[in-house]
Parts: sequence; structure tokens; C-alpha cells
Amino acid sequence: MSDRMRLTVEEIKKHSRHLRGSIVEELVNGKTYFTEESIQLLKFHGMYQQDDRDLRQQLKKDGKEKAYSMMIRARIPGGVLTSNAYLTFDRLSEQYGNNTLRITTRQTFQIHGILKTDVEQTIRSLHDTMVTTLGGCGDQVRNILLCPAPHEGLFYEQLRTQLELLVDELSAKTAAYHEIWLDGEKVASSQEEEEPLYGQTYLPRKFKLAIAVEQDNCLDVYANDLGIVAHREGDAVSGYTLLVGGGMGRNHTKKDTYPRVATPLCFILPDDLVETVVAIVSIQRDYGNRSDRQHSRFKYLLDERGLPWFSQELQKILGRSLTPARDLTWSQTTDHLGWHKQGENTWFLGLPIQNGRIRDTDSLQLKTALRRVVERFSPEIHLTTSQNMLLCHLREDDKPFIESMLREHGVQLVEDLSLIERYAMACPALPTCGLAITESERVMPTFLTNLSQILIELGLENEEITVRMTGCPNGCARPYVSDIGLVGRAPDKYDVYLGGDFYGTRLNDLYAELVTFSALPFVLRDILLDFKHNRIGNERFGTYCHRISIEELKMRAHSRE
Ligand code: SRM
Ligand code: SF4
Repeated sequence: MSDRMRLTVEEIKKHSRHLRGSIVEELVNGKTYFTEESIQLLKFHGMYQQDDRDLRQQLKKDGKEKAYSMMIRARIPGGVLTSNAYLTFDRLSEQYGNNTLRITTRQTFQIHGILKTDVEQTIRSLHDTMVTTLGGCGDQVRNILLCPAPHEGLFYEQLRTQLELLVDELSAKTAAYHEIWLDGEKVASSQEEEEPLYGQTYLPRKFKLAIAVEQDNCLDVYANDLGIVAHREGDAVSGYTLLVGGGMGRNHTKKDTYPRVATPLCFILPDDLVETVVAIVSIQRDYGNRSDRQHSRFKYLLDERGLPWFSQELQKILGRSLTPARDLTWSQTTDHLGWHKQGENTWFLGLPIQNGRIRDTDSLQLKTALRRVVERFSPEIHLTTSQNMLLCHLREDDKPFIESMLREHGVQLVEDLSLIERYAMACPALPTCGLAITESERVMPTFLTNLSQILIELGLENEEITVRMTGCPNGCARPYVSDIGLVGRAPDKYDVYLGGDFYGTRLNDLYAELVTFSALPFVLRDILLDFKHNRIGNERFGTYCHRISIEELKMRAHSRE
């Protein structure tokens, strides 16, 4: 390992001349992979170096290098893209990627499997359809979430305008992206370049923002570093309640890392939003932990210094005192699936996409079906935080034809799914994710089939229960705010978390450790049976587990052994 490879991420950022480093040189060095230093910088440009983990062992045995490729993640604010951009993603994934597209839990697309030599062309093609990847990853503000429903009216227009303002203000300003991937023209002196919010070292870690609409936590607002909840008065936004310090990531071996739901901070008027958000991000920039990346998320800063300290700092910057947060109530977590009226004569169709993966298989030509529908009807596409897709601005008269086109290709509509499938999510994990300990996306369908059978047997198939699986504790499918969270812990073994709520406002608790994949449905069966007999009225599953308590559930499990 060379000395350069031992640089910390902070040093790499600092010496990178605003995210340039040696990416340009490495693009043409004939190697199939980037150096560690460039890998860190490339994240800011929206990509991760990965290798096919299915092939790792064999390649190693054969004395060959890993099967490297890049995963490219776009930044699509609020998940909205044109049909033209969609078709470009579709084409690029076939031309350069592994011929799948992946809708993420943060309303964007990832293309996996792009060779180093094809990255430039991929980014250029996306840019031609007004899509950027700058800010898809890296220590900066990530893709900002907004309720994806294409509702009309002043209230939603105002939210979309606020989103645009936030994106403008919080995006990196470095010309490195254009320089490296697009026009190749160098900024006269990149040292002098302005990066007003981020400076030379950007943020200590990723920072996540979401704008939710009061009552409907359709995007898991509490899992974000900064949750912005819009309040409505008549048909206008009357202000926002800000929630701070959400985050899911934890590490099995480090007990002082933990998931956290965001806590209410204050209420602000619409005109104060951008200024307040920038001030909050700048506090994390200046005080966040830059020496230990395991403790560098905003949640740790808040817990270490306390909310009163944070409020004071914020008030100092803003030069005014904060108004207390409004009480929040949540009555739904809409997934926007199915047909919904959008305007006078227009509709949108929420399509379930299992684990967000768009591809063709022998029995299901999802990718082809979507391409054909998009080519023919040019819908605007809205991606949801539950890895699904909305086809918007469709004409009433076209509804039957669109449905039949989808069905001809084997595509399931929401009414074809069981409720347990409808509300399930899994992260990609193997074979692409370098951090995966267990399978997730690839085994979720089998797990859901087995669990569905149990639910039917117990007469619980009409219950709305969220199940989320991840291949490691980082929490990319937000398993710690679901009714049932399954978190990869060791090869083929998962920890089981129970007792979150359907509205995503509460963390669940660790119920069982190191359960093998095949045993998972049976571990859950006992509790579901218990729930069936002892729930109060229409009590939901997660609420039941929370009320009974994890300790009591564990004791009952022991007495059954
Ligand atoms: Fe994530 C890292 C995939 C949403 C917490 N996440 C990764 C990487 C890039 C692995 C890596 O660093 O090498 C994964 C790439 C896998 C692959 O092959 O595609 C990955 N994360 C994903 C996606 C694709 C999962 C999905 O099922 O859609 C999501 C992409 C979101 C996006 O478009 O930006 C994704 N990741 C999340 C979320 C959920 C959210 O933001 O609402 C979380 C939990 C919230 C949070 O940030 O706390 C999340 N990902 C992490 C973490 C843990 C961060 C921490 O604070 O400890 C890592 C690891 C890290 O950053 O060190 C990580
Ligand atoms: Fe990879 Fe872990 Fe995220 Fe799953 S939760 S995508 S295994 S980092």
C-alpha cells in the first residue's frame, strides 16, 4: 500500500482541489480500477467502485484481479424525471451496465456494472437529458426527498419551488464535474474556485434532507439528518416543522453507534426555510466529527453536544430566536400505488417495483414493458422512497391500454400483490455492495413467499405490516423504523428487530440475534400467533410488539422452547 493510500478521507478532500484529485489521469491509465484516493472523490461525483462479489473467490483462486465496475447513482431531486431521461437510463443500463436499473430508497436511479472506460460516456449521456450525478453520494447534502405524488395546486407548487431553491443552495459548486466528465475545460485556477457552503473539505459525512407533508409520512422523514415537515393552511404552505438528527447507520461491533429518529427542533415560516437549512448544514460542517467517520453523522453531534447547544448555535447564526416545533400527527404513510386522479382529465399510476429493480427475466419483462409504455405515452416519472415508480400525466382514455400493455409483459399491479409484499423493501446487498454481510434483495422474494403462507394460515393476510431487510447494519432500506427489521449479521444469519410503527416514527428493538435465513419465518410465526390472540382491537403488529415489550416477547419465546 502506498503512502498516498493511507491518507484519511479528510486529507483526500483537502488536497483534491475541489474534488479533482487525479481522476482525469486515472481515467486513461489503462487499469480497470481507481486508486483509493480517487474512489473517495468519485463518490462526490456520484459513483462507487464495486466488484462482482459472486466472482471474487474464483477470481482469487485463479490469480486474477477482481471483476471491477462502477455503480453510478444519479441525483434526482424529489425523484422527478422526464420520460426522455428515463429512456436514457434504460438505454445506458443496457449499453454500459448490467441491464438493470435500481430505484433507490432515496428517489433516484442507480446503474450497476459500468466499466471504468464507459463512465465518462454514461455521465455525458445523462447530462444531455439534464440529469446530474454530482451529489449522488459523498460528504455533502444528498438527493433531497419530496413526497412524489404529482398533486396539483398551490401547496404542492410551493413545495416544489422550495425544493428547487434548496437544491440550488446546497449543491456543490465545483467546476470539477464539468471539467472531468463533460467539456474538459479547466477552470483558470481551481484553488481559487468558490465552494461557498462546503469549502475545501465539504461536510464531515453525508447529510440527508427530506420534505414531508404533515399527516403523511410517505418518505420516512424521521430517518433523515434534517426532516422538513410542511404545514398547510388553506391551499398554501403555512410553515415547516424541522426535525433534526435522524439516521439509521450502525455497526455491529461498535456499541456506540446507533440508529436515531429525528427530534423536533422548531417551526419556521416558509421564507426562512433556505436560510435556516443552510445554517443547520453549516453547523454540522463546522462542528461535526472529522476524526472518526463512525461518529461523524449529524446525529452524534446533536447527542454529544445536546439539543439546547445546537439551538443556541442556530439562533446565533440566524440572529433570531426559534419558535417551538408544532405537534405532529401522522395518519398515513401513503405509497401512492395504483391509479389516482391527478388533474381534470389526467391520472397517475403507481407501479410496484419489487425492491426497486427494473429488469427483464423469463417470466417478467418489466424493463421492456416500461420502455414501451414510456416511449408511447411519455409520462413524467416520479420515483418513490419505497423503491416504486409513478407514471404521471396519463390520459383517462389510455388507462386500459397501459394496463394491458403492462400485463402482457407479466407486470404486476398493486392489486396483484399481497400486503406483505406491497410494504416490503430490501437493499441491494450481494453481489454489488462491498459492505454486504448477507443476501438481501435476492432472497427477499423467497422470504416474503414463506411469510405470506404463514400469514394466510393465521388469517393475518390483511394486516398492513412493513418488513425491511438489509445485508448489513448500515440500514439502507431503513429497517430500524419498520414493523419487522431483518438485518444481516453474519453469513446467512440475521438479527430480527420488532416494534417499530407503520408510520415510521419510532425505532424498533432487537428481538432475536443470528437467526438463519431459513428459520426467519418460523421465528416470526410464533409472535404473529401471539399477536393474533392478544392484540387489542385493530392494533397493528408493530404497535402490539412495542406495547407488549421486547423483553416480554423474548420471555414468551423462551417458555415455548
Ligand atoms: Fe446506503 C452505503 C446503497 C440508502 C445508510 N449504501 C451504501 C453503499 C454505497 C455501500 C458502500 O458504501 O460501498 C450501498 C451501495 C449498494 C449497491 O450495490 O447499490 C448503499 N443506500 C443504498 C441504496 C441504493 C439502498 C436501496 O435499497 O435503495 C440507497 C441509495 C440512496 C440514494 O439514492 O442516495 C441507500 N443508505 C441509505 C439509507 C436510507 C435513506 O437514506 O433514507 C441509509 C440510512 C439512513 C442514513 O443515512 O443513516 C443508508 N448506506 C448507509 C450507510 C451508513 C451510514 C452511517 O451513518 O453509518 C452506508 C455506509 C457508509 O456510509 O459508510 C451506506
Ligand atoms: Fe450494502 Fe449494507 Fe446498504 Fe445493504 S444496508 S446496501 S448491505 S451497505
